This record gives sequence, structure tokens and C-alpha cells, in this order.
Amino acid sequence: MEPLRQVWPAELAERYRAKGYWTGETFPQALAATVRRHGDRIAVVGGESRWTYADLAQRVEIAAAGFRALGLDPGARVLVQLPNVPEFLSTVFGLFRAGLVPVFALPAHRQTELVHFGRAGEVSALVIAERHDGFDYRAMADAVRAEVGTLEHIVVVGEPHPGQIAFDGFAAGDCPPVEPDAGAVALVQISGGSTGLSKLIPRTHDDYLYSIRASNAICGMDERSVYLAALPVAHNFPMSSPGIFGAVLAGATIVMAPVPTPEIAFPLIAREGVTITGLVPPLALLWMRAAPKTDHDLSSLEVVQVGGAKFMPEAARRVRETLGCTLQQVFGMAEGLVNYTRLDDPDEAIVETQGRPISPDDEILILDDAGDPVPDGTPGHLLTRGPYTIRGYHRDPTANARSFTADGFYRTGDIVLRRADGNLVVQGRATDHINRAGEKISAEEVEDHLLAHDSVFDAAVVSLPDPYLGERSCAFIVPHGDPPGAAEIKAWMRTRAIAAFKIPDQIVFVEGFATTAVGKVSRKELRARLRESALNNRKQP
Ligand code: OOB
Repeated sequence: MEPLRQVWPAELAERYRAKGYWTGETFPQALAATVRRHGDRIAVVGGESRWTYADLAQRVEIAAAGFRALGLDPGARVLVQLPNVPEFLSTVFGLFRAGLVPVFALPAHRQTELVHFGRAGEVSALVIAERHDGFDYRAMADAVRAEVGTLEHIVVVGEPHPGQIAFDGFAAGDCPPVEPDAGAVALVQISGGSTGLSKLIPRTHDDYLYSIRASNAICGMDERSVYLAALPVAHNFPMSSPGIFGAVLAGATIVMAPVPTPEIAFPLIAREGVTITGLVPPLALLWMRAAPKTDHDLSSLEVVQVGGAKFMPEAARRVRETLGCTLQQVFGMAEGLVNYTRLDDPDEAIVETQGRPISPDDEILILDDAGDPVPDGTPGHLLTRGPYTIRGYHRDPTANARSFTADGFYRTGDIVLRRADGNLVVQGRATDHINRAGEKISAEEVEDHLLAHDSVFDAAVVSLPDPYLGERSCAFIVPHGDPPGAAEIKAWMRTRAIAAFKIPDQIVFVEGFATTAVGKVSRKELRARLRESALNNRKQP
């Protein structure tokens, strides 16, 4: 098994420690500190459950002992695919407590993606919910186990199938003390996958906890806060910016929303007195449309964070009057760097920009195509390194060579400009991925699936602007023989066992892809031309 590692050069590590960013604290210690200070406060509310921090601590011990009793040894990886339920916390902190490393999948992921994460992470166990949002995960989990050689155990929150283990059946027991090094990998996030399949992002106790602690200070998260987990908590934004982990560090209350629609979220806000939540732009639009008509009292809301994709200024401007709270824009990435507008920034900056980095030691480069720095106000490629940005993906030298410079800067793939006040404005992407309502889709990955269809000779997937989703995906297909219908292609894509958000929103059949006199154009150029042609067609009367 390839060990999980994340190593910064010694002199940078020394600096991050000397400045107090890396404190040597680990996740189990962080939870224990909260339990000592806030044991009687409500940690999490979800479904019928309402647990105090003392309750959570007890459940974490049981989960830790249960995982260890399966024969999992410290350092083993566990794929976790859970929706927004209280058991997300007992599972993940139980894994931390047992020295095991969670690898996070989203509830929307399906067999194909889980097999990839399972193999890439060499996971020993998979934790799922029995069902969520109309999907039963249990048969899929068996199919994943059949394809992932290292995967032995399937643990189910809910009723297990034969051969699977009930999470609730974990008996109280003792988990031997484990003292992980704070520089060790605590968890694995999944990249948005701009090129090909998603990559694994190892995050250490030191680096992740620093980003969370600092986020709490920036976002005003304290023990009086009530955080509504509306987005799927496995995602880096609602997990750590400051999200549910920020709430745990602060002793705040987490309210788990099973789905983020106004119908579900608004009554929870009113009932629990929610003060802060995080949304992607399309959800923020939905909430703003519903808020003026709702009977539910939303007045407890102090901060609504919006991020994951560009929030347009026209929409951002309306947040305060419609939702009655402060907007905070969040521009982050699972690889590390997170930018926030500050709560006391002038309205103009909150509306027009995506904020500035968490840390004074987040190093930001904005470069032109030749690799030279551009002046403030000029768009360029964003590169970054710092105390909580990874130095490399797990076991992927090709991706690392492409995504990191020799001196350790991460190439974000984002095009941004920096204003004189230090705030960043996101202008777009340099790489071909589609940011569909905050869900990142790799064009290449979808093209690969399309090419597996008998009637598809060639395929190119591009993003098109969409008034609601921000971007939608459009697949241009050169058919082999008679073109199949768009509906047939979509139905067939559904049989590929992939997340539904990856199925193209639009399909256009074309006779062929233009090639230059010199020969075949690059896929990047081809996608750019197809996008142009689609945009021009649209503009014609
Ligand atoms: C967050 O993380 P990922 O890993 O799903 O996606 C990162 C990418 C960024 O490189 C950028 O292209 C895009 O998502 N993005 C934004 C944005 N926030 C993220 N583009 C424009 N405006 C924004 N506000 O999406 C993520 C992680 C932590 C906190 C927040 C978001």
C-alpha cells in the first residue's frame, strides 16, 4: 500500500510552525477540547437526532472501537459516502480517533467513481447510508467491493444487506489510544478533476486544522453559531470553510439539511435559529426567489456564504435585502487555498469580488501565458502555495508534473485578477472543465464515456453559459453511421454508473470536427472552436 504523505520543505514547515499556523494539534485532540469546554451544548441536529458534544464524543468512541474491531489498523483508508446526517460526524471523528483515514465521496457519485476512488486510495472499507434522495446505496456498494481488491468491509448507516455491517450495531468497546502525528495525513479530499479522473488530495491535521481555525475567525463562527449544512458535507466548502468542522472546533451547533431546497431549509432555519450557512450560486438564487414569499422567520441568519462557482454581482447585490444578512463570497479549492470577502468589507467589495486569502502566508502569483507576473487589474493564471495548500496529489506523478511548479506552486487553472485592495476577481478557467452549479466536470472524462458508445465516432464536451447553472455541459458528437437520438445518448450515459451531474445537458450532432491544414487540432482548441460556434449560433436571429 502506497503511504499517504504530504510534505512541505523543512524551512517552510518551520515558518508555518513558528507563526503558530501549525500547532501540532490533531483532529481527535480538537474534538476532545470542544467536548471539555462545551460538552452540554448541542453539537448536531438532524432527522430525529439531537446530540450534545458529550453524546457525540460517546458515539465517536463506539465508532472508533467498532472500526478497529473489524481489523482495520491505523493508517488504513476508509471510503466514506454519506449524506448530511449526524452519523457523518460520528463516522468521521470515529475514524480519526481510530487512526483511520477517511476518503470522501459525494452522495451523487456512483459505482464508476467509487471504484476509481477505492482503487486509487486502496481503501479497506466503505461507509454508506442505506438510502438517500431516492437512491439505495447497498447493491452499489456490493458491486464496488467486487471491483476493488482491497475493499473488505461495507458499513451501512441504516439496514445492511447480507454481508454488510450495521453502523448502529457497533458495540461499545475500547479503542486503543492512537496518537497520530499532526503532520500525518488526516483525510483525503477528491479533486474536481479538471483533466481526466478525479485525483486524491491528502490533507494533514496541521494544515487542515489551521485553515479551519482561521476560517472560524474570518467568518465569525463561535459557540453561539448555528451552522446549516445545506451543501453535501463531504465537499471541502461545507466541511471546512469553516463548515461543520469549523462548528465542531468552535462548539457551535450543526443543523443537517438532507437537501438544500427552501422548502426543507427555511423551516430548519426558523426552528433552530440558524446564523450561518454556505450555498452555491444557483441555490442562493433559489433562496432569494423564495424568501420574499415564505412564512418562515429567517431573521436569525447573519451570514450567507456563496462559493464554489462565480456569483454574479447582480445577484450578489440583492442578498442583503432579500435574505436580510451579510453575504460572504468564498473562492476556494479542495487542494487548499480559500479566499473570503471579510464580513466588514465595503459592500462594493463583497458584491464585486471573490475575496482574499485566509493566510498572510498564502503566496499568490498571477502570471501571463509566458509565465511572467501581470500587474494588478490584469487577468492571469492563478498559482499558489502556502500553509494549507497541498504540494502534490496522491500517487499521480503525471498530474503532479502538470499541476505543480518546481518550487511547489499549485497551478489552480483559474484566471483571476487582483485589485489594488488585494481582493481577487475570478474571470474564468484556463483548463477545460465545466463548473455546473459548483459541481466540477472534466470534459475529458465525459468524452471518454461518450466514446464507449458504438455510434459515437468522436466527441468533444464544452461548457456553455447558463442563466441558472452558471455553466451547462454540451457534448458535440460525430456519429458513426446513423446518429442515435440525444435522448438515447443520455439514457445510455445513465447506464455508465456515473454521477448524474456528468450527463451532458445538451447534445449536438455534427458531421465532423474541423481540422487545420497542418493536421488535427488539439482537443483544447477544438473545444474552444465548438464553444465559439455554439455561442455565435445562439446570437443569430
Ligand atoms: C470549491 O472547491 P472545488 O475543489 O470543488 O473546486 C475548486 C474550483 C476553483 O478552482 C474554481 O475554479 C471554482 O472551483 N470556484 C470558484 C469559486 N469557488 C470555487 N469560481 C468562481 N467563484 C468562486 N467563488 O469549489 C470550494 C472549496 C472550498 C471553499 C469554497 C469552494
